[in-house]
Formats: sequence, structure tokens, C-alpha cells
Amino acid sequence: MLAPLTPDQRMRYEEDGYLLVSGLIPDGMSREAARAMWRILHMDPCNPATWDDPPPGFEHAVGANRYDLYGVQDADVMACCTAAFLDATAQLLGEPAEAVHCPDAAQAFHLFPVEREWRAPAPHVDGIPRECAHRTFPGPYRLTALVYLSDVEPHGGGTMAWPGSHAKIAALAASDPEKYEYLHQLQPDIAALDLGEPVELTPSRGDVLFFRHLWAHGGTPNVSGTPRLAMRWLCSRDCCLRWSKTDAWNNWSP
Ligand SMILES: O=C(O)CCC(=O)C(=O)O
Repeated sequence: MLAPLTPDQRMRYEEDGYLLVSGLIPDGMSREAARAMWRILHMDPCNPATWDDPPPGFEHAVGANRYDLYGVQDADVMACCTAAFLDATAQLLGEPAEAVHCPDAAQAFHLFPVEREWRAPAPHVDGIPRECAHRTFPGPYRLTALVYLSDVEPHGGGTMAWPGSHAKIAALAASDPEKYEYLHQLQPDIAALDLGEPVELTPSRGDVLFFRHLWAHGGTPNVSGTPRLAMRWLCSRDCCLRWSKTDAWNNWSP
């Protein structure tokens, strides 16, 4: 086991509910993964005129100008799932490295520029769609990760983070287990909690954001001139069925 995280990083993950690990994906690997994403998008990173053509296979959320594609298995993208990444995952879970299995695909989710005023998003936790009927405890996942594949400047689509929110949200859920049996029942009452001041993350290419179940976060509008490229891992194995995403893919849930 490489044990890439320091005791201080592990402590911050426990306290804050998330950890942004700078440069966890080596520079050359994240560069090739970003190139692969542009190939898959059929767009030229240097030519904004190509950013308006709908890329094949992607879902497009018009308001956020966000493009999603499930099941990316390009070799340069999958190479970002390094031994160090898996070992960092194991460290945060407090488990031996062998306990963490590899994902077998990625979900690309890229935030393209929008022309509007930047506004902070409302906090949410993951796993809330009503149709998924995920129970609040133990939840569909223990830890998940976002991998950034571009450098993000302020108001350029960096994820909004609420440090320590997981503990406050868990306390709310535990205060009335019947009322908050399912995550979709808990989500509406999160807005009324005092979660403290959020932090707008400004990650760089190759950074990884790890976060735990019930940690509040939000996607922000990208009002910069540069697309924000990112991905999270998917898995087709039965062990990840508890956080199913599409017919073919589950969210990777180590
Ligand atoms: O795009 C982001 O930065 C955050 C995405 C998000 O909120 C989510 O995946 O639940």
C-alpha cells in the first residue's frame, strides 16, 4: 500500500467530511485523460466555436450547460484510476488496500461556460432521487470521488463545499428516523439547517475530491471562459448495485 495521504489529511476528511487532494493523479495522466475527454466530446479545447455542437451520446442540462456521458471506458481516462488513488480511498475508508475494487468506467460531467450572474447553489447530498428510494442509513455509499480534469478558477464551476456538514445532517436524520427514513425525505429539510459558510473549491487538473455520505455540496455555474472537465467513477459489478445509476452502470461505491 502506498499510503499517499498524511495523518493530517485523514483527520481533515473525518472532520470536514471531504478532502481535496491536490495532484493525486500524475500530471501526464490527467493531461492525457483531458485530451481523451475532448476527443470524446468531438470538440477543440482551443476553439470555442466547436463547444456549441452537441456531442454524440451526451445528455445536456441546458440551464447549467452541463454535458454528461455514462460509461466512458477510454484507456487514457481509466488510467487515472491509479494505485495511489485506490490506496487513498482505502486509507479514508480505514480498510486494507485489497478491500477496494477498481471501477470499470467513468461518468464524464463537464460544465461549459454560461452567460449569467454567478450565484452560490443550495446544498444537497447525493442519492436523493425519490425513484431510487435510498435509505438514509447506511446510505447508498460510504465514500465517493470527483476527479477534476481542468484547472478551475473562481466562479469557473468549482464544486461548493460545506465543511463539517455531514455531521449536522446526520444529526438531523438521527433526530427522527421515521420522518427521515429515505434520503429524498431528508433533502428538503437540509436547507433549514445552519451548515455554516460554504467554500468554493478551485481545483486543478489532477486533483481529486473525496467525500462521504451525507456531506453537503453543490454544483456551481461556470461563468468563466473555460470549460470545467470532471468525472466520477462507475462500476458494473453487483457489489455496487446499491447505488445504481443507469441500466448498465452503478456509481462506484467502494
Ligand atoms: O459538478 C460539481 O462540481 C458537483 C456535482 C454534484 O453536485 C454531484 O455530482 O452531486
